[in-house]
Amino acid sequence: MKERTGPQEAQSSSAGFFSRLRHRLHRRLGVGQLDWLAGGQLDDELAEQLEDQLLLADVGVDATRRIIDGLRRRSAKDTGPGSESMRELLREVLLEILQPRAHALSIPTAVRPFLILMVGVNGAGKTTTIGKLAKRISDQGLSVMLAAGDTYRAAAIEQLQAWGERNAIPVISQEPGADPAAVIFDAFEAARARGVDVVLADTAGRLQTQAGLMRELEKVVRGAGRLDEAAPHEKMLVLDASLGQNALNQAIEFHEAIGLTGIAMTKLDGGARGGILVAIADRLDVPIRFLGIGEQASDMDVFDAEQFVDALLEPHADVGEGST
Ligand SMILES: Nc1nc2c(ncn2[C@@H]2O[C@H](COP(=O)(O)OP(=O)(O)OP(=O)(O)O)[C@@H](O)[C@H]2O)c(=O)[nH]1
Ligand SMILES: [Mg+2]
Repeated sequence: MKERTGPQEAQSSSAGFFSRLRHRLHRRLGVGQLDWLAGGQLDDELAEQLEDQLLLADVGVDATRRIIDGLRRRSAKDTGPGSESMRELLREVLLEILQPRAHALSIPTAVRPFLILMVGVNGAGKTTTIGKLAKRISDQGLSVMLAAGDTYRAAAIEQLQAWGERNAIPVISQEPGADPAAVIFDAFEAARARGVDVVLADTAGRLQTQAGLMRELEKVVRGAGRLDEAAPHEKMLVLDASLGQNALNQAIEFHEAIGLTGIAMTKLDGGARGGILVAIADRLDVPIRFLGIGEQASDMDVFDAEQFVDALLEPHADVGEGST
């Protein structure tokens, strides 16, 4: 095995990514209207208006209630002349929910091959996220292999192969219709034989309500566990942020089925309302690993809670590019 100093961790999110996130996240919290709360008490009328804004931003009923309660407590304590503005208090409360979920994916040197299984509903961005992640990991100096575990569509295998070719990364695949558990098992075994560091396994899209397909995922997990009982070392759910509250249901049910260890949130550049991330962070104790803001490899970065909250709280008027 190659010499390494410690676990490989995806670095914190870059300044360039943050600026693109700020520009591309169109539907943030409408806190421009909350500026007049500055320094004041959160009375019932203001609380109601804030509640509307949070619900509109997809924060969801439970997390919204928790945020309003948190603000009430803080604003009651903090009314002196130098008191923080309500916006700053809101920032703190949001960070309290999101910060504990900001754990970068760690690939310990002792675990080889490190198997990452990508799951999610149809079209969430699994294959694209694998492509982006494969490039990111191989740029960090680790060898990567892709496993074409979506055997339902021939096009899915080709899509993965295209990402592989672009980044000179081998792809293990079988015929369309093959058993995904067998494809992923074989790739994992091949990676072990060849001394590959990281295997990224694609799977077909499935709805969390399709019991048969969810059982198929459990079989994939059990299969990998026969080679290494800790595998898959990462079970990452890819979530399309534009699905709103439905993304929360997906996260809950995939977590129940296979025990997620990470979440990648895609399409924060589209019509998504970023508040869904707050809802998920509030409801599930699963690390949020990556954010996707476009289709290119560079359009993904590590989830950074502070940067995300700042983008969420950015007044709409400050935003140039495509802010309408
Ligand atoms: N705008 C935008 N598009 C994205 C993002 N991530 C993925 N996409 C696009 O979303 C579409 C679906 O992505 P895929 O990676 O094929 O999704 P998938 O989950 O593998 O889909 P299935 O294999 O059909 O289940 C593609 O057109 C991607 O380019 C993102 O962060 N932003
Ligand atoms: Mg796919």
